[in-house]
Amino acid sequence: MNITKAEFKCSSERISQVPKDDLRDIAFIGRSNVGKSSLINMLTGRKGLAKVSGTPGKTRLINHFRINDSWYLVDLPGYGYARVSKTARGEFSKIITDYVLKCEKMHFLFVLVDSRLEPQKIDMRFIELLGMHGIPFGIIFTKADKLSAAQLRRSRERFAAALSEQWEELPPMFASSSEKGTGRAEILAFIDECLT
Ligand SMILES: Nc1nc2c(ncn2[C@@H]2O[C@H](COP(=O)(O)OP(=O)(O)OP(=O)(O)O)[C@@H](O)[C@H]2O)c(=O)[nH]1
Ligand SMILES: [Mg+2]
Repeated sequence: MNITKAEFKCSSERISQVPKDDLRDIAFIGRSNVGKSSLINMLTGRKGLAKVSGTPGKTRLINHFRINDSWYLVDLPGYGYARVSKTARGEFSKIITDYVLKCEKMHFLFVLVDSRLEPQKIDMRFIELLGMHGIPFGIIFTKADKLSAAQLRRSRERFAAALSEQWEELPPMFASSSEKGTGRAEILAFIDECLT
């Protein structure tokens, strides 16, 4: 897949505001600061498209980016950052659960996890929630540039082992570096397949 056109479409604070056309969404979620917005910029080759910040909690709305006039990349707020909103109840805010579990545009969800960390409970609980609702998802190990190839492999194996306690079949898994462009071709090829 070649991305020839990428444009910001809209930010929504609730799912009733997402675009009303029938283009499908490929969305990115994960803990605050894991690199969702950076990955969207890397995939589209447009540095300032999604807002990136070293401070967790940067993305607070559902952001739709229209790609090649035929589908959307969706940047979601991160979870696991308690100070984002005093009214956000429970572990995952309503904006996230509404979008992920109820939005009909949502076609495939990439769950981003930091490749440097041990499997995190909050990611496991989020993935469990996806499983309970039959949401199609894949995993992307981010910031792969911070690890050696051997460390990255161990990290993937550790995560796969944690997942296999819950799942018989493993989801598709990718590694990415937004700094180096790692994973771009594989992830775009997978999205292409998802949309056909
Ligand atoms: N080294 C390295 N740093 C990265 C990578 N991806 C993101 N970062 C850095 O991680 C920080 C967070 O990146 P964002 O893309 O804003 O993360 P996010 O998941 O969108 O964060 P929220 O919107 O706050 O949930 C920034 O300082 C990025 O520069 C990567 O692949 N490699
Ligand atoms: Mg963000």
